[in-house]
Amino acid sequence: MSSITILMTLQNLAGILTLAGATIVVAVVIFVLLSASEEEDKDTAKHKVYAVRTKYFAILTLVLVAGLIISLRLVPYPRAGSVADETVTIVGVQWFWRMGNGEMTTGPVEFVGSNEVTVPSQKNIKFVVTSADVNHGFGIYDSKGSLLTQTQAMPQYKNLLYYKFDNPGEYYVVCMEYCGQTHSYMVGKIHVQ
Ligand SMILES: [Cu+2]
Repeated sequence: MSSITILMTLQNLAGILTLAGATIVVAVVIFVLLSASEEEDKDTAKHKVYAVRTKYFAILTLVLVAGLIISLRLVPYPRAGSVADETVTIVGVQWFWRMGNGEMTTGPVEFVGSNEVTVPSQKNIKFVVTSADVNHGFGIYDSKGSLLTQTQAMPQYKNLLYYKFDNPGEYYVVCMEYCGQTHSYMVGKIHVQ
């Protein structure tokens, strides 16, 4: 896989589009201001900018609504409430993950788990997510660094997260909520077979 493909994750694409959009706005405003002849007073120039702004707003609205309709189909949340093929327990601890197949039968503090867990692909996985101490963020990333799904890991709460891995491979669990000194080392692994 080329490095270009790896770099073009969805997040990078969103960032580039935002930057491009902002650059277009700045360029259009500069162009309109420069194209206004010197005799024109500031009011005329201002009206020209406003006219362009209205058109830009209409186009932007269309693009955003189209993007929303297209991307909403990719949101994993409609799977919530569906029947789970497998259950995985996730406990966030400062500063690692305790993960294990099956439903937790102990409290989160007593729960014995591993920093790695194995699940099947093409199955509806129910993650039961909680914490043994403070708030953590349970985020699943693919090997290209794209965020696939996430939920909060909160003490005294069990948050349910349903996800179906389309392809086998290595996936990474990263803490998405700053939780102390070595938060950034709080990385786990999901092997999808
Ligand atoms: Cu954390």
